[in-house]
Amino acid sequence: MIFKDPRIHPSQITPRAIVENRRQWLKTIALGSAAVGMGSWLERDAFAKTAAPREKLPAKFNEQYSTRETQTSYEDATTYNNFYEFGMDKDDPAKFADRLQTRPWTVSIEGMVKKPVTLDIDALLKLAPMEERVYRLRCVEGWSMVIPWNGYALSHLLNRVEPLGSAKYVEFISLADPKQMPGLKRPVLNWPYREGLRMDEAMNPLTLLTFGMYGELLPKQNGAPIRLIVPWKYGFKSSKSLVTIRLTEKQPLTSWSASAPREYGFYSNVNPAVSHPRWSQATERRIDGRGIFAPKIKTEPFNGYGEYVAKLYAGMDLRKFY
Ligand SMILES: Nc1nc2c(c(=O)[nH]1)N[C@H]1C(S)=C(S)[C@@H](COP(=O)(O)O)O[C@H]1N2
Ligand SMILES: [Mo]
Repeated sequence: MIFKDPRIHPSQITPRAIVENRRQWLKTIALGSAAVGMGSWLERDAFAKTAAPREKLPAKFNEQYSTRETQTSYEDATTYNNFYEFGMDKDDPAKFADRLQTRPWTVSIEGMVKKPVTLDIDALLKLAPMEERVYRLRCVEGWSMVIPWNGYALSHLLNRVEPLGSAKYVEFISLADPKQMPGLKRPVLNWPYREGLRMDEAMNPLTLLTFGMYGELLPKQNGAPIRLIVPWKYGFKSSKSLVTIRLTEKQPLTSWSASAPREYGFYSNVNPAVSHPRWSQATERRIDGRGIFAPKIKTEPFNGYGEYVAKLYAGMDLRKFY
């Protein structure tokens, strides 16, 4: 998953002029050199100014599940993304995801359920009361953000289709349309992007079916029109732009564990005690605009959500089930 060191972020530099050069700066880091053409920088700048209008998504604040830590700025959360269907650079999703057609959009909920159904995005938006939850999201690459998400517990949707007793896992499949997603040309992953949760993880109240952030519909680069947020797991479990949710009897094969099984397991709970084979997971850099000299912070087990989820793994060896 790591192709370069993404751990330093442009917002961590203070002088205004440098912050405004963020995209060029990111690109410079990405290339590991200062050789960035002025032309491409101007192009990106022009793109930023023609971004689509933003739609409000009212939601009721959920105090219990929200952290009061400093939030990541909207600018950072929408320009520094992982969404490989649109490319592998952190600024590719913001540059290319405008091609994604998010309406009409349907999601099929199928597999081991009594009442399989295909629901339109407008029906999904109305299925349960919209909440706002300020969650930490910890990327396996070693950075984290604090983002106010808008959505409702996935359990509302799963209960509606009436899972069969034989349903033990939930598979999440993202859109894979080469006409809209230029990143699919590269076999970085076995497309479509596939993820999965055990049934009890999927039903846990923290698991959020997400439609918006910062009180607005999701920007395309953040996984519009519908994604998952699983705050106690590494960010790659939080799949974007979902089209299929399938209940299964067997543990589904996930894209990341299929491509690098030693590096990415099925569970992928945030765990400072279990290193990635190529780097430690003990600390993280919080992207919250504090500046480049802010110390790295300690990563917490289950990303700080242990009181709600540690019980799901009682008796399991989390070094083995990483
Ligand atoms: N379909 C899809 N979902 C995805 C990814 C992706 O490449 N494709 N990247 C994941 C990773 S690695 C992270 S860290 C988060 C990033 O979410 P954000 O860009 O909204 O912060 O999305 C996850 N969901
Ligand atoms: Mo990530």
